[in-house]
Amino acid sequence: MAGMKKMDKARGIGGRIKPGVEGLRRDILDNLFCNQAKFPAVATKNDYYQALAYAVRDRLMHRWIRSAQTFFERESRTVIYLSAEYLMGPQLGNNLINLGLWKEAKEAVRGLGQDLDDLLAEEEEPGLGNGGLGRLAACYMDSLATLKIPAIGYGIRYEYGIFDQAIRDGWQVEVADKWLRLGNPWEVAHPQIQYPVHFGGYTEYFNGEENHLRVRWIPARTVMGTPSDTPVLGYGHHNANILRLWRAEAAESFDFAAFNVGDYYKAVEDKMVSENITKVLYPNDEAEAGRRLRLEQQFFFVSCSLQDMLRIFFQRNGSLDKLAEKYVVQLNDTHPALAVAEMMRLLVDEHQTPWERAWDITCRLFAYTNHTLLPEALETWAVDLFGRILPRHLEIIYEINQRFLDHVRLTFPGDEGRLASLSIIEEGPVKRVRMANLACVGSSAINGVAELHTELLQKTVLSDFYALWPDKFSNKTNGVTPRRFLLRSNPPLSALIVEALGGTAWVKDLERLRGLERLADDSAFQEKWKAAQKKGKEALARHAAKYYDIRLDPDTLFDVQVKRIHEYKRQHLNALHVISLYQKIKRGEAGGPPRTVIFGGKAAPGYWIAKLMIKLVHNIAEVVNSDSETNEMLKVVFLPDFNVKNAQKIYPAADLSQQISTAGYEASGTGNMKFALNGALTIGTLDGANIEIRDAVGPENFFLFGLETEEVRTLRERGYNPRDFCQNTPDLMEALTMLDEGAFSRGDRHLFAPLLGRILDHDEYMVCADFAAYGECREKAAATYLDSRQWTRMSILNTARMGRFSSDRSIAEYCRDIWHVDPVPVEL
Ligand code: 26W
Repeated sequence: MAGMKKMDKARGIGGRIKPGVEGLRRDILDNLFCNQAKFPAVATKNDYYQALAYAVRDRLMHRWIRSAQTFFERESRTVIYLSAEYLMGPQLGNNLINLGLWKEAKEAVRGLGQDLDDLLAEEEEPGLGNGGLGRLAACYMDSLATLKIPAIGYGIRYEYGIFDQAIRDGWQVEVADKWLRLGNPWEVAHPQIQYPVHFGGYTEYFNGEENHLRVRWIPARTVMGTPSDTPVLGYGHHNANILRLWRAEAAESFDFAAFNVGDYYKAVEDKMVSENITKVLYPNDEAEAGRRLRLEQQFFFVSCSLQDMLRIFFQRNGSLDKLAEKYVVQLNDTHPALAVAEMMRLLVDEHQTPWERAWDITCRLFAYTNHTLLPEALETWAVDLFGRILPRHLEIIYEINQRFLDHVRLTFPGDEGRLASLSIIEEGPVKRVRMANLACVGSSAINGVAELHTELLQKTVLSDFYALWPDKFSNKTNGVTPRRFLLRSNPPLSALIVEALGGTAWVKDLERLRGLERLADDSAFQEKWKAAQKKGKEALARHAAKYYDIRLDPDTLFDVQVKRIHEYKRQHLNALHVISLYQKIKRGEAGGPPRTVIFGGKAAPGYWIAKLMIKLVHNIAEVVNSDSETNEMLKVVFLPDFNVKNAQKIYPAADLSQQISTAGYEASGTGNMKFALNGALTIGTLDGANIEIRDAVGPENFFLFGLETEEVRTLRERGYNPRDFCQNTPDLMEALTMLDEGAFSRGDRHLFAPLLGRILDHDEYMVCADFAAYGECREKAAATYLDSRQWTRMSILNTARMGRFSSDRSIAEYCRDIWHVDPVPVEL
């Protein structure tokens, strides 16, 4: 401790960072000069952003280093989070909040003629994820640091993240996400750390010492992995964790031999091929592509991460038996499930550990979280492709499977069916490796992400594993960080809450929001609450006008559905009901307030129907918004490029949150939590975490509709014919007929035919069955909105009762039930 202070002082840390507002202003000018080589008169907003970012980075550095040193010295048990995706969002604002420097920064840049919000807008967000899974990983990293849990998040440093979404003539157009073009002040590269990652080739057996049979993998090619670290600060104290993302580089980046004979492509071929591995994020959400490069990406970051863990481990420890005491590794879905086989390869082949001992360590080390029940999202790899890229791992998986099935035979003698479904290898014309089965066999804990989801996992997709290992299973309902999704993104409401609760303790103890319950009927407080929410709507309106030239009227009800576009999320149910509503308004039948129906979300580039759903919303908007008979009462808007930055503007602005997935399909949802936390009321089905949100806020403060999971199952079993429901639902029939007649496609009856066909012929997600109930419920919500006192009361009670959906609660449960890890406070 004393040594440390001396060292700090020795390194003149104090001197480099000048204290206070004036000091920060000076440091920004220094960075502008030293880093950007700019003087104020010619400096751009981005120059000021970079200069401020580096000044803030300097101010977090000693927390970061001190934390690493403390965990190193204390040999702290460390949580390893393995995720192929991290949707971290913009870093500057969040770091200012967690460092408690917001006011100082605002003041410092104002003195330089700059506005902090303008500089914050300059940051390119690291879009290293698709949606729910990636954002959850980011929220969990924030909570791990805030709860002072030593943790490392390992992932992939994609050169190109999730595409930027542009809209041309109502169609989604994917634009490459050049997020690194202007540099990234929030990462520190460590090129000295390099790990070889092998691919292809073959294996050979040889007799090792004591005549033990050993295996050598002779790879066809090797790629090097090097890390870049991003600090993850805890809120309101000195703990900071690491997000370590791997990039691929060629073992030999330039082949002079080829160059000398004029084969310039060959000279750089290895470099190109190698770097390709971490070039781009696969933009598929819930549907696997089964592409070779995807498998290589997964193995690449898994192998680098495990090699890095072992290097750090051996710095202080000798015996591998302690490995599972030092670390616990959480598999964020099956994308990193190769880690089970790679850990066995490293232990058995590289560290000559006997198989049984290696397997014991491996199983104690890993835990697996499942995020989806969709069959098309459960990853399986063709054995031949797998064997070609990872010959040694295929052997290891066969060995694991062999031993596992022997155990199953003992437990369930003669039960071939169960054997076949539990097997890691799926038999059939094309044998496949089931990554979920590998994750379950190699993990000591398995969890779902909401109570209903975990129940369905145990009853369906993983039922045989549940029968075999019931104790491995537990539920860990998702959560969201209140730092980013309330304190940072909703200053007006946060300020009101701080005033009402007499402080900021709620930011780290969200259950304290319950203190707002007593104010739900307080008219003075209600007025302040409404005023704060109005500010959120006005801020979104300004943002939409400035960046997308879209007009939003804050005096209308903001009815919002933002999430990835997918049929099970039923954006088309929402759109069809908007058509019906439009007709009713035209006929003067619809009551309710003037409203703006807001959509947002990206479609996977290969998901044609999802893209057609985006087009449908735009075409409906074109007709409805230009209809003078109705556009006072109804506007339809698609906000482009739904990402974390835009989300932070949307959640505080919503009055009504659309969570309308077919029951049994949305594993949890996390947007639903962010909306309710910001006082939006939810219209939704009994699906995922909606159920737990409704229980928490009270059924009377939630607009519920629709078939439940069991009803969906029995209706499908009985033979579901969507046309039956159309016949008996005139509003739906009218909407479908208009669509069919080209009312929203300038008379072109073909454009939406594919969507109509899917709804009328198959309707897998029961849009027709739920339409009537949805319509009634939506109108009930609209009518309730007219009773401002009642609505505001419900809004306050929603926020007040959302405490348990903090990601701090989720992480505390993981620590207690799965990771068995304790906080390690860091002193500076
Ligand atoms: C192989 C392609 C692929 C890519 C991503 C398959 C599956 C995924 C993710 C599991 C999809 C995802 O993000 N699932 C969402 O995870 C959230 C966090 O747990 C949940 O809240 C959402 O309900 C779930 O859809």
